[in-house]
Amino acid sequence: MVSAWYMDDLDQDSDQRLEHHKNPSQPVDMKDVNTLTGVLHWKLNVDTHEEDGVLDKIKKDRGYNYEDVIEISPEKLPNYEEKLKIFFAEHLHTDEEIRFVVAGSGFFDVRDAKNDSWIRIKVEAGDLLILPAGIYHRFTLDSLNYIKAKRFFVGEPLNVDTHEEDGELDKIKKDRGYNYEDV
Ligand code: KMT
Ligand code: NI
Repeated sequence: MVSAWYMDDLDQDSDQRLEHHKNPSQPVDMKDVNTLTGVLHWKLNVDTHEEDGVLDKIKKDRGYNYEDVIEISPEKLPNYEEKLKIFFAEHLHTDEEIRFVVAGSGFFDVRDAKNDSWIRIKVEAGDLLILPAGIYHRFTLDSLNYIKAKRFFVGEPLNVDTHEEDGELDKIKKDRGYNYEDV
């Protein structure tokens, strides 16, 4: 079962991989998480999700036409420590962030702006989360140190390695008349 709770204060030396419940604990059900933050959650069947149509319908309804898989563990992810630091730095996006956990587990922390608090959502295999655009969030592994998740996008991302010469970005720049850039 997916579960969520208000987090205790995370000080500098505390371990982000622990659950960090308040004392006494303050659970939040996913309906309230949705009301407070806009986060959507579905529980899918990991074994049948490729053919049972539930995920296909969500993808179709929301226009997701590109996906990849991210596997995070000390062995599987290059620059693991650095990536984890990036995932756990509070940030927001101009697009939704969609993650479907196929194995392992972890925590997505989402900011409840109204109550000025973090809500920690524990995800495991079968959990599909959609974080809406514009909400502050962060991600950490739990102490099992492993998650594998599918990520969905609207439109195929550009190739970072070849974008200067493969023409995809040039076409977008030309179509839209961008004639100046910086970094
Ligand atoms: C992100 O963008 O923060 C992530 O992809 C985190 C890991 S997905 C389980
Ligand atoms: Ni993010």
